[in-house]
Amino acid sequence: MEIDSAVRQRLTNANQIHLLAYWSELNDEQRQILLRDINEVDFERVNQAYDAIKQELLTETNGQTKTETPQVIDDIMEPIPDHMAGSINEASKEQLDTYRQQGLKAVSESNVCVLLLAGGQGTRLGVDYPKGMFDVDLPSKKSLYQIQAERIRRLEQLANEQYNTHNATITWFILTSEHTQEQTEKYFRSHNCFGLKRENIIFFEQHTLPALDLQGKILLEEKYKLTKAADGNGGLYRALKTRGVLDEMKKRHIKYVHVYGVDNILVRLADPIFIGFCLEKNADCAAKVVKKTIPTEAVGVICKVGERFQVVEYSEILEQTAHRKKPDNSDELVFNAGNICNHFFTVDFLQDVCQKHENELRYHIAKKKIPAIDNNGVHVSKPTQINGIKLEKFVFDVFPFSKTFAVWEVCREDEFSPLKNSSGAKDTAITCRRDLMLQHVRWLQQSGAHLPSDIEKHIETVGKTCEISPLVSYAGENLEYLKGQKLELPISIDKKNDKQEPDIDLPKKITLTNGIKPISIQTNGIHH
Ligand code: UD2
Repeated sequence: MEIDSAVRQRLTNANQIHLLAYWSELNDEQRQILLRDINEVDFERVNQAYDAIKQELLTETNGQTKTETPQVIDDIMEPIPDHMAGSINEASKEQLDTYRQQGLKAVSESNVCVLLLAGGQGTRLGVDYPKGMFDVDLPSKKSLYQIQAERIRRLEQLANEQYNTHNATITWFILTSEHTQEQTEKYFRSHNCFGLKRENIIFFEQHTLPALDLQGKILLEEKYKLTKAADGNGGLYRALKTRGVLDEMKKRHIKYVHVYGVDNILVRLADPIFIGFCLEKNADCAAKVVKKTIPTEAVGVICKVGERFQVVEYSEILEQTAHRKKPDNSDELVFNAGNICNHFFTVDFLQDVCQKHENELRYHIAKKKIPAIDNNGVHVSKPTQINGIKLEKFVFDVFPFSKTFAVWEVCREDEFSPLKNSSGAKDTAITCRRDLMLQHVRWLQQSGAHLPSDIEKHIETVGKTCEISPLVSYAGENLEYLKGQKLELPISIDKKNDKQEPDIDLPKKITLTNGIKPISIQTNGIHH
């Protein structure tokens, strides 16, 4: 098998001819793999990306710090103007009700979809399967995916009930990658899509980019195989365009998209309050945020830079800027809007971004130790030093194109507890489980149930449990029937005998398991 001269020419022009260095050593099958990999690469995109980050990379590699960049950003960073921001803590009950009604109406008309970013490899968590399949050891053993699916089902029910409709549909778009596509689809299939209709779950795969060495040359994983890495969660925009997803959204009359990360166990999918707030603000693009826990917390902050909005990563701002307090003695930080990877977009905005600006989104550099063939032709599976870079786009890098941007602040304890690490004090399976159960305790307290006074301690230190199925309650509603009831841990409130197809007209049984003795409460649909 000989190499086509056109391929050779293409590689020469792209300055990547080294990819054929081992051609003479390869058998026919390996040569086919190599040619297929080469054909899949958009060399122009790769070289343009490298050219754009070359200066930054070389400056850092030469041991210089990025002191100039933060100074420049710090000088022009401003907080989000008040009229574009809202907060669940400051809004009145009436205002929140109005937002909720508006959001539910849009859901009842099937105008809202959710879009899950599930292409990450979960390297920090250290599992070899998609993060959404992770079970944080709740009594129900539900995975993150199942919890999310059930929140969708419950919200569809709430919208149907509120607006007397029957077919409210929240289509679930799931962005996967080469690493997660197969397992994710298989997992959903084997769990019967957790009771959602198969046709309302749409998987689509993001693209990959080869990893590069520090001089911009594509790294070989094997002598016959290119390295490949997902192109970051901002790869969403390229995938939306190339996989026909925007057309599908239009076909389904979807107008609003809620985009979120896979690992937040408290995520409120298609949160009607957030949707309603965005509609009221006429936002084309918006972000949900939480207050930072400490000035230097490792989250990006959403702010205004010049006339545009963007996320400035914690590594990009000076410590004194991160510590700046508001002049009103409130002790509040000026830059306090912590990004939680939870965004709202109109379909029109996404269409505009994908058509006109996708190529303008910059690549961020992740310097890595990448298993690869070294300069001596030896495969190094565990490099001891950084030998290359992966290029990633970020989902929030479209904010600068927004014409009507908005920011909605929520309570961390109610809406943000991500699963990032396998151990440690922060963002682990243990903290996720604890935060979810403490939230369920608060819901029961708010419903008027009588609970032991030291219940939080029992959950945090003694390992007792309290879990409410998302099929019963989306955000604390629907628990009024427990008013006045005396409950002891463990508590497990689930919907039993549930049919796979959501059917709100049939009577459902809600089983409250209080300790060992189950109490069954016959209910009529979701009304109590
Ligand atoms: C993300 C946010 C960060 C903060 C934090 C909160 C970005 C770029 N950063 O940081 O500002 O809000 O979350 O938890 O959004 N993913 C893909 N494809 C990829 C890479 C990632 O779909 O190629 C998904 C991933 O599966 C996850 C989400 O994007 O659902 C966020 O990715 P991450 O967990 O790597 O991001 P992190 O924690 O560095």
